[in-house]
Amino acid sequence: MPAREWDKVDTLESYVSREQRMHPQSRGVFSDLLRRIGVASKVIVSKVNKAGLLTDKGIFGRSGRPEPGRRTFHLLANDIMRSTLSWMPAVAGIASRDEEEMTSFPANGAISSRYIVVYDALDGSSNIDVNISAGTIFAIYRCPIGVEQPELEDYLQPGYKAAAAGYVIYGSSTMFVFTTGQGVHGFTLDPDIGEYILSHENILIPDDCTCFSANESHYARWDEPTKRFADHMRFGDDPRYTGTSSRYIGSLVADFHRNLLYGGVFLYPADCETGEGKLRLLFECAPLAMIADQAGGLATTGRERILDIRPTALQQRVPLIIGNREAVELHGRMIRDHDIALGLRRPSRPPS
Ligand code: AHM
Ligand code: MG
Repeated sequence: MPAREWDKVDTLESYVSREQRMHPQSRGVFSDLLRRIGVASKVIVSKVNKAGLLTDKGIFGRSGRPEPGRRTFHLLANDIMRSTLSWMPAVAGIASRDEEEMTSFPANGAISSRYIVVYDALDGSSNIDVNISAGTIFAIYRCPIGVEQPELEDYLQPGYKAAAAGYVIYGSSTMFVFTTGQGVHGFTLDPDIGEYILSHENILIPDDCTCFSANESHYARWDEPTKRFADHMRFGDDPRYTGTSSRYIGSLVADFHRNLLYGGVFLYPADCETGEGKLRLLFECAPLAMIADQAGGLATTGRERILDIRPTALQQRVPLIIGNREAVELHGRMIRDHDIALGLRRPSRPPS
């Protein structure tokens, strides 16, 4: 590898520290949190990279789990996130896609600004056995001032209130992508030195919607406007989408990441029979919605913006359509027209 001009290289550490210095009143706890998530992700990827070496007994010495072996990967990742974050005085509470209950920590007069971290420690873990990318998704919310130990309602904040959100993708390289509301930035892990290096500054979703990502085997279970939208994207003659290809990995972080960089739209609609989506609002949809929003894209359920939804339960699932803003809006119009035709919604008045 050619020697780098190190004075020009931004690591996650230096980037976050510099951002922090722009807020002189800041005590750096928030930056510490981002750095710690970066550390946790390095531990996770070091395990993920050994996936093929695992035996059915599991090489990591876990005990007492119902399914030892490779399928405990998401539990292992969950433990890593938990143990990395739990000891930090800045962390008021954590909630995970893999745990029914949140864990809150008393302030004990420690520090005034504390945060709630929510995460899906290893999204797409079922793909690990076959060498397909997985990822960690997270969001950081402020713990309301004066709250000694957060309760459920403090965790159920709408995504627009998040102080930061991001994901780490464990793919052909490992990449840490995050936003604090000041654009979306991506850092690639240099495994030789163990540092995340700024590789993608100010990511914006390309205008061209080159990828259509959905599990099309579920087509029969989608509602009519979503079917119409899928047909429009795949077979229609709309010049905006004639270059669009179907691309679906089945690993949300990987599908989202590709669409973020190449342009595209991902959808996991509601199942008509249950009326529910599959993906979790707090742990998967809202964090990625914040990234999409900051990158010039959009995320909705088809009827409302993901970032506006106040969760009613930790593990709440919602339909998700995310990515290229124009495509997401087109899907929203198709849903709206369908609702109006059925009398479920009134047409909005034209602006006077
Ligand atoms: P999980 O939270 O149980 O891992 O499920 C989430 C995953 C996402 O990564 C992916 O987008 C989706 O499930 C794939 O679902 P399907 O196999 O139905 O296409
Ligand atoms: Mg998941």
